[in-house]
Amino acid sequence: MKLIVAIVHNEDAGALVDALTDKEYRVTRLQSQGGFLKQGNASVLVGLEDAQVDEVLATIKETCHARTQFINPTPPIMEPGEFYMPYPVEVEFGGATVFVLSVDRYERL
Ligand code: 2BA
Repeated sequence: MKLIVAIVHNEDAGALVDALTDKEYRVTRLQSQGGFLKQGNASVLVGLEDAQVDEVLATIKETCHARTQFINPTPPIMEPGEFYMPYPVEVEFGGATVFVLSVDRYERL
């Protein structure tokens, strides 16, 4: 048994959850936040059999797309008289960051 944790863009999470539930997977969507961009994203948990991992990875690939976003970097500490011109930096997010974990035990009580 495995647990897939997929960190995806909020805009892709709905389509991913729908595609997985259509295929009768059991899915949990958690609201999460990236440490770097400090923006909301979604963590999708799927408990599944080993033989199903490839199908779920393929579904994640189909529904989650890479995006570029612009962030404003934190300005450096300035000395008097120094000048800093802030400009946005382009950062790529995803399609998805996926962890596949082995599960020792799974119970539905
Ligand atoms: P964030 O931490 O907000 O990162 C968003 C994007 O910013 C990353 O996209 C990456 O392109 C860039 N980035 C992150 N940390 C960076 C750094 N130290 N220097 C330069 N660029 C950096 P993704 O790699 O696609 O990650 C998307 C989200 O997936 C992340 O959001 C985070 O929530 C999660 N994630 C990615 N790798 C992870 C890991 N190893 N462990 C836990 N969560 C992870």
